[in-house]
Amino acid sequence: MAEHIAASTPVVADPTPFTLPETQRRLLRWTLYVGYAALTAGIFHGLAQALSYAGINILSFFPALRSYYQGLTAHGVANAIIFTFSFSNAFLPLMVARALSRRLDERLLWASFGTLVLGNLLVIYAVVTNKASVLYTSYAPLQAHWTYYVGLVFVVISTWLALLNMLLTWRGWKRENPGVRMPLLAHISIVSYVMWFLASLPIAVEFLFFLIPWSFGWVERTDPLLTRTLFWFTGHAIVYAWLLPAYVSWYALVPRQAGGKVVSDSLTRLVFILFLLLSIPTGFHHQYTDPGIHEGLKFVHAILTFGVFFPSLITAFSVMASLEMGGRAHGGRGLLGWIPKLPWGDPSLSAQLLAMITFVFGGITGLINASFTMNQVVHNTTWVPGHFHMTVGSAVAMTFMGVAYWMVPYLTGRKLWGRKVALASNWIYTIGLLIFARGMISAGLEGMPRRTFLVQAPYMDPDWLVGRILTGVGGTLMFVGIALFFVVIAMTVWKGKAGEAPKDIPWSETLIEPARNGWATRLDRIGFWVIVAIILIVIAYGPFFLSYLPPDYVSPGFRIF
Ligand code: HAS
Ligand code: CU
Repeated sequence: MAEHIAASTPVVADPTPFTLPETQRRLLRWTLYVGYAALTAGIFHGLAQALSYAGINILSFFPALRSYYQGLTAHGVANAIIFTFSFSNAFLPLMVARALSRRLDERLLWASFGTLVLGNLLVIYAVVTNKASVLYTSYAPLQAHWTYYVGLVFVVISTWLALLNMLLTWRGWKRENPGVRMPLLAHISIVSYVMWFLASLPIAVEFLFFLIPWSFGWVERTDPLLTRTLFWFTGHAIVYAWLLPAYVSWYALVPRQAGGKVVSDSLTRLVFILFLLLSIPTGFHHQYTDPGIHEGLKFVHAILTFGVFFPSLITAFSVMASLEMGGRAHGGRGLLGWIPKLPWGDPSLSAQLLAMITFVFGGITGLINASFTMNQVVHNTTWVPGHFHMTVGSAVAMTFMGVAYWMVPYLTGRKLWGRKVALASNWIYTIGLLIFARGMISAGLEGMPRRTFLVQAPYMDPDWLVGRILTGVGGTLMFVGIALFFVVIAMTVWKGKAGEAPKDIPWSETLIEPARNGWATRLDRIGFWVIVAIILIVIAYGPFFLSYLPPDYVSPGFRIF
């Protein structure tokens, strides 16, 4: 069987590239705009958070804001959940459609968009009316209004519908191309959301069977440890659901933008399959300090966390090689001479290069978090937000911004407005982010607590001072950087020159062709890998549920902010 498989390579220089019908392009761009709307609210709250660490209180200027925790919930939910998934709901289906040169299912596009909007409206209602100040981790026994939980369920359903759309498109393509290997871009885009689908099931159980009935008052009490465990069961993998679409771009699009090629088709597919296998059975690394979970299981999750570090290391070397190829093609010489020769003047590429550079520090801090004993030092301090702003707040957010610099023109048919403004946005945001993270991380090492309104704290350690100032300064620069991004996107949509937009997505050729036989072709059997992933999950989580269940309904709900 394997011997007959034909390779399918992208037609990167297609003179008449496949384009989606305008109705579908419109739906995809409105999906993106939902994310930008959320991000707009999110960045104002982000500014307020950063300044509060520096001792400056601007929260009182926010209309309808009643507490610090209401603002922090808005910030986390808008930026980390709505913005990220809105982007991916548009980006990944577009990648699959283009890779397979096929239309998407329009009813599913509508359904995915509709559930995303509906979910958003419910969440906005709950958060704005201060009925859901439970932070983006939704920890019980903090209790939110049912609209908050139901709203988030709709957002998750919208991601499932986006996945279904990709799977149906793939199925249609397979029927017409029997025996042809699925193109790399389609493979990695689909695997990203298959991983997320699997990862989202525990939080679906948490919300549907525990938090929603409890928020309606159908059951009086809930089980904080069990719901928290279900949360992190999904909650660690969710970070890779944010990251993998960025990796899709780094692997399959960035090489082209840099003038290089994808180093290896098989290695790239392997990386995404490794994420499918290892992203989920690692959630206890968020619960090292939680009672009620056996140390041995925490150890298993720690080892698997070091395992899931590995595909990111492969990515670092592999993407770097693609970039080096590009830099040398532009005349770069010597060990590092290729770096300045990369097309830094392209805002889409420069955003993503800066995203990668900050992710190196995000990765290092992640490894420190994952190490059980070091976690005791940093857990619940500002070190942790320092870490995750260098991952989701930069590697992911900056990549999504970089992609937007070609994707919004591609979807609207309008040329990018203000290339230099976009470049300034990239640099201001990155420099701000590095200052901010340096502040959070150093003060975190001195024990500065996260999720705390320091403006009102009756205690203050002088050792936090420098970190607090850096946090405030960096956060302000980040705000300015993103504000410029919005200016560029808004001006592109309204005033960008019509007809001068890119006609195709910037996708790359591979240096080493897709394999036609051997082990690598088995990487396409996504169903099989899902089963292996489930086995690993059962090993990592099974003992906990076996020893813990049935649920211990001990706590009533609290609304304290
Ligand atoms: Fe994390 C906490 C461990 C990655 C997000 N993480 C968080 C939280 C968030 C988050 C949001 O083990 C806080 C949750 C909360 O509110 O409590 N994290 C890790 C580890 C990794 C990791 C081991 N995290 C991420 C990613 C995130 C994210 C990705 C979002 C997208 N994290 C933890 C742990 C905690 C945690 C514990 C709990 C802490 C606690 O106590 O509460 C790894 O996956 C990281 C792997 C990354 C690398 C870097 C590879 C570098 C690349 C770039 C190459 C550069 C090039 C540049 C090519 C190995 C790929 C070349 C360019 C030129 C111009 C030359
Ligand atoms: Cu994690």
